Order: sequence, then C-alpha cells, then structure tokens
Amino acid sequence: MSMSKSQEYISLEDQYGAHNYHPLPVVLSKGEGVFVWDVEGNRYFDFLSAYSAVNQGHCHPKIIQALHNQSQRITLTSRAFHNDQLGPFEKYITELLGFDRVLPMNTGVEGGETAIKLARKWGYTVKGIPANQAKIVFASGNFWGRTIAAISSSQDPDSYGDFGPFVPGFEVVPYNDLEALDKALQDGHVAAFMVEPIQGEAGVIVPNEDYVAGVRALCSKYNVLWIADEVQTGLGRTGKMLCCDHAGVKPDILILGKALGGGVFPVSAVLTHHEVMNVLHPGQHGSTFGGNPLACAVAMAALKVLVDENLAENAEKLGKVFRSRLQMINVSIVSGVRGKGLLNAIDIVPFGNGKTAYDVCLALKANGLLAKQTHTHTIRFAPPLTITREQIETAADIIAHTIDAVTR
Ligand code: IF1
Repeated sequence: MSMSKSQEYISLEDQYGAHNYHPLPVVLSKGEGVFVWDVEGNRYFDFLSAYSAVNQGHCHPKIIQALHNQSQRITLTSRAFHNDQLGPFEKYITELLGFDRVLPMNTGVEGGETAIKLARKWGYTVKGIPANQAKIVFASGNFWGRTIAAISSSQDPDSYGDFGPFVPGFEVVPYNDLEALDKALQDGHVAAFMVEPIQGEAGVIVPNEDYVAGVRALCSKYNVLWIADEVQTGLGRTGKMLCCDHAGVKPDILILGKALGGGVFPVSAVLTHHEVMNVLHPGQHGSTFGGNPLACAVAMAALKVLVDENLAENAEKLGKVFRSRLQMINVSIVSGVRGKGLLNAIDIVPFGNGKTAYDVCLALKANGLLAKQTHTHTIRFAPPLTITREQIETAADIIAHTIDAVTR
C-alpha cells in the first residue's frame, strides 16, 4: 500500500527533523485569504492563522506585491548603513500607534527581550535601581516565546523543564489580580510589569473589564514601566488596533510581532517613549536582520491593509456573531466560550473514553476547518480578520455540527 502524498511529507519530517511539535496530520501547500489547501487538494478554513500572524489573510496581494517589489531592489543592508525603507516605516508606525520611537526586531520573543533590556536599563539609569538589582514582574500563565529569558518567567513545565538555570530578577503575580500586583509593585527595585492584555497561549484568558486600566494606574502610581505584550492580541485581532485600546489606556512599552509581517516575513517591533528608548546608545543592542528594508516594506504594507480594510472593526463585528453562534452549541462537552474580536476559544471536557480537544480538532479537520488545541482542553479559534460574515457563519456551522457528531 503506497503512502499518500501527505504521509510522504510527514515521514520526511519525522525522519530528518526535530520533533519539537506534534502537528495535526495535514500538509499544507497553498494559502489564499481565509483558506488553505493540503497536498491532496482539500480546502480548509484556517482558524489558527499561524497563531494570529496571518491577520491580513494568506498571501494578501498588496503584501505580496510589496514583498516582490522590494525584493527586486534591496533586501538586507544591516544597520551598519542606513536604508530608504526604515525611516518611513518608523515614522508611519509610531504615528499610527501613538508612540515616540520604535526599535525593529524580527521575532516576537526578540521584542520581549528588547523590552526587558530597555526596562532594566531605564530602571538603573532613570529610576535609580541599584546595579543588577532590577526586577521584572510577570503574570502567571504568561507565554512570550522560547528563549532562556522567556522560559525563565514561565510556569509551564513543557516550556522550562530541563532548560535551567534561569534568568534571575523575574517575579510572578497571579493574572487578573490587581491587589497582588499593587503589593508587588511597591518594591522599589521593580523596573517593569510585562503582561498580555488577553493571555493567548494560556487559553484566551480574558481578564476582568477593569484589569488593563488597573495595570496602567498601578504602574503609573509606582513609577514602574508597563510592558504590553501584544504580539498575539495586537493589530486588530481583538477588535481594536491594539487590545489595550478596549481599556482606553496606553502602555509604556508595546511589543508587536506576528501579523506585523503580514504573514509573509518575520517582523517585530518595540514602541515606547523618548525617555525609555533614549537609554540605548550605539552598540548597546541590535540585530543583523532587525529593520531590514524588505521587512520594513512588508510591515508598512501589512499595517496599511489593516487600516484600509478596517480589519479591526471587522473583527469586532464578526467576533460577536461568532461567539453568539458558539454559545448556541447545546452539547455537554462544551464547557465554556470566550474571547474578544476574532480571538476566541472553547473549553472541551474529556468525553467518550478519554477523548479531548485534540480529537475535536481532528474531526474539524475532516470537516474542512483547521484549529489547534492548547493545554489539552481548549480550542482556540482565530481566523484571518479578512473573513466575511458568510464565511464565519459557515465555519460556525462546521464547528457546531462537528462537536455534535463527535459526541454521538
Ligand atoms: C511556539 C504558543 C501562541 C506569543 C506572545 C510572544 C510570542 C508569542 C503573546 C513570541 C508566540 C507562538 C510561538 C509558537 C506558537 C505560538 C503560541 F502556542 F506557543 F504559545 F501563539 F500562543 N508573545 N507565540 O503568543 O513570538 O518569538 O514566536 O515570534 O513557540 O510554538 P515568536
């Protein structure tokens, strides 16, 4: 019995690649808008969007055009020299989002590392924290990447297990708990509090209505920098350009990534005030690819698509439609529906002799929709923000009848 094309590709990865993921058994070869196709030609709704890195839809023509045009001119200069894309990108993104300065990097975790270095250096040179005593506070359940620093703040054994020793000076408080945060920030050695306005990997954990504004108030009260990790929630995903916009407050340091690259190129960025960014002097931070002309051209196009196509507003409107459809699923295994904009999730209680959310994802795949479980019991639903009302209703129907069928 010969292997299917998908099985051939999967066996290559199995034989020659690191086994650091357990992907759904699907091999994708084409993407367009909200759809992806596997090597057998089957079409799927993409309800993961590469963990919210494809907000503008797969292969958006304007972003591909920007990638193509710039690739014919110059792609990489390093920051040893200037280039004609970086300045215009820096002006555009800082004015669009309301910050003084930006430092471009590549991946989301590099954005987090950059934000922490900025906060520590501000702590020493501006706040007056004694040398090497700066503390960074994180929220329990945080996920901001896979570097040694990122796993040093993690409570997930899969993230930090067997990777010690860990970065010192990191403290953790419960998420969505302003009283605990108030207590922690009274320590004069705290330079910053880094938190996601909605926790993505933790399972789309939406905090109380007053939490984000409360974080802003407490950080201001105790002269602590508030770092908002919007790598996953930013750029229209939750129904506003930034998730913090729902609370009408602005962080001191904003980290963006994922969809900043429009689904075609790794681009991340850290935005902040003059006072914070100006603690960095030449030679004190950098990256070979950070701010390269190709990344800047793609990121400009990615941001313009979000604005020109009103994708945040679309996410707000269709997110409500989607959640109301999910809430009508009257099947006992669905124990919770939550989210904001087009970042949503459902909880699945184990069913049918130990089946979990992963089994529901397999059944969804068979019915033409790709989604991924997180932490065994939660399925995140995050389609591209370009999705139409008709498409989201079709997808919701697929989810409803799949969940109904798996329990029979
Ligand atoms: C994996 C998770 C999501 C992030 C937030 C920073 C980063 C991420 C809020 C780092 C990255 C990715 C990493 C990827 C899968 C995915 C993920 F499941 F791992 F946790 F989205 F929830 N801040 N999240 O979500 O950005 O360095 O990856 O560009 O590592 O498996 P990155």
